[in-house]
This record gives sequence, C-alpha cells and structure tokens, in this order.
Amino acid sequence: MKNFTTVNDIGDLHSAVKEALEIKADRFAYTDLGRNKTLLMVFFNSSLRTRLSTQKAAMNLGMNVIVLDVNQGAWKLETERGVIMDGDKAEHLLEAIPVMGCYCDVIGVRSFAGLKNRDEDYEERVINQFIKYSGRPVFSMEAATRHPLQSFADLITIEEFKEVERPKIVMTWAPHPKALPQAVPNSFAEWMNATDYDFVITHPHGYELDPKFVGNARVEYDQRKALEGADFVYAKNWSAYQAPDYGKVLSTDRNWTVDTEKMALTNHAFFMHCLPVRRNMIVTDDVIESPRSIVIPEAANREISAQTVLKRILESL
Ligand code: AN0
Ligand code: CP
Repeated sequence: MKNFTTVNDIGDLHSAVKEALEIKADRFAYTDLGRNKTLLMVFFNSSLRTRLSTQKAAMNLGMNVIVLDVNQGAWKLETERGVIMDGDKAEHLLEAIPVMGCYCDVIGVRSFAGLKNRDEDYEERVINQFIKYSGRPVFSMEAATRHPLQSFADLITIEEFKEVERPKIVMTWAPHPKALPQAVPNSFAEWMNATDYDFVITHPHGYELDPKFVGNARVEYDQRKALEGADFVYAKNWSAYQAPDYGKVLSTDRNWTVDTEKMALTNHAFFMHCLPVRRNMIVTDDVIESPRSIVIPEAANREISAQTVLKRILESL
C-alpha cells in the first residue's frame, strides 16, 4: 500500500479485517519490519486517540516516531499557491512538505476541513499536497472529507461484536454546540457501503451528506423509525454539507440525543461513537455507561487499524 486516504486503498475488506485480527492477537510479530524506519505524524488539529494509537502502532512495528504539532512551535504555514506572503505565515507548504519528507519514511497527516469553502475542503488540498510533494507514502489521520483509520477501526469493532451475520447499522446525527466536519460520517458511510450490512442514515432535514458518500444507504428522517431493529447505533454530529449552509450548525435540538428510550427501540443495539463525545448532547450518561456501549473497545481498535495500515505501507517500501 502506497497511500491510505479512502476505503479503496485497503482493498478487500474481509482480508483487511482478518489481517487486523491476526495483528491484534500477536501485535509484536512484526517488530523487525519497522527497524530504522521513521514515521512522522503531522497534526494541524488536536487529537488524543489518533496521536496515541498511531504512535503505539508504529512502536509495535519497531518504528521510530516524530510528532509535529504545526500550531505549536512550528512556523505558521501558508497552504495556497500564489499568495503574497506578507501576513503572519512564515513558510509555505510547498517547501515545508518536501523538507518533512527528508526526515522520515512514512507521513501521517491530520488536517480538518476549514468549513468555509466547500470546494476547497472537498478537493482535499492539504493531504493531496503531501502526497504530491513529500516523496513518501502518506496516510490520513483525518483529512478534510474522510477519517479512514477511524472507519477501519469501526469495521473491526462491528465484526468483533456482531451477533447476526448481516447486522443493521444506524448512523444517527446528534446535536453538538460547535460546527464539526463531515469527515467521520462520510468515511463511516463509505466503509459501511463497502460491506453487505444493512446501513441506514438518519438526520434532520438540512443535514444531507454528499451523495457520493451516502451511496446506496437508506436515509430516514424519522430517527425513531430508523432506530427500530438496529444492531449497532453509531452516533455523530456533523455540520451542514449542502449549500448555502455549508459548515453551519442548523440545529442543536436535544430531541436527537441518543438516550435510553431511543436505545429501547433497537434490537438491544451496541452504542458506538468515535470520541471525543459531548455527554448529554450526543448521548446520555446512561447510554454511554451501559454494558452495550462499546466506545472504549472501539477506541482500542484504533491501534489495530493503524498497525494494519502501517504494516502494509512498510511492506511496500
Ligand atoms: C472531530 C470531528 O468531528 O471531525 C474529530 C473526531 C475524531 N471532532 C471534534 O472536533 C470534536
Ligand atoms: N477518534 C479520534 O480520531 O479521536 P482524536 O481526535 O482524539 O484523535
């Protein structure tokens, strides 16, 4: 594997999950693979899980790891070509990226959507410049439109916990006070559509995602109806995708919060969320603390998805 930014880069999902579960059963089986190889993780945005799980995954493979927080101590970076750089940005990505490539063998990038200009975000300008100019394999640690390491960990988790062959998965929008990107729901939809699960998306009017990601999923505007018979409830907030409201918060309606009464409509569903989660906005304390909440094993699988992807990248160097 050269780069990892979408579900298409991982190939057959059955073999990917199988490999992930083998790695999980014996995570130090490949400690020689990454010897004298350096991973550089570049963060344009905050992180807890991605930072820790990806570093741990790299260490399991024997790699060295460097972390760069662009907004803490590095020069402020200009991302647009042609700009007269007379403002506060001291360096351009077009120099910074090939320089970063000099010091490492693999690069992970986190760069969220700006949520101001939809075309710019959906062109994935930042991560695509890393792919073009770093000279190194690049993987997404959440880019503007997708979070594939999260979705891969979600898929591994569903495969581990599912109690029926073809579970019903319901991704539900839930309220949040701030504008969040569509990367997690886009990506989750993209990965679920690549399985044979029964996949349903529910959200208020105005929160329709890019049809490219919705694909063949069923969209149901009545959350209660959508949740009926669900085996997994995947909650997430996102801001509006549709013009002219792109990047806006259209609703903070707590009628959409996942609570015990809503979970009672399901087929004794497991509750999932990528975290970080705002309690009593997205989900009530009772639901996230219930025995059917699998948010912690889900987060634990971030180490496994990252290690599977890094292993495949190292094997291709
Ligand atoms: C981010 C998002 O929604 O994309 C990261 C989630 C993994 N969440 C927040 O910024 C709260
Ligand atoms: N789920 C996830 O990516 O978490 P972080 O933003 O903490 O990395």
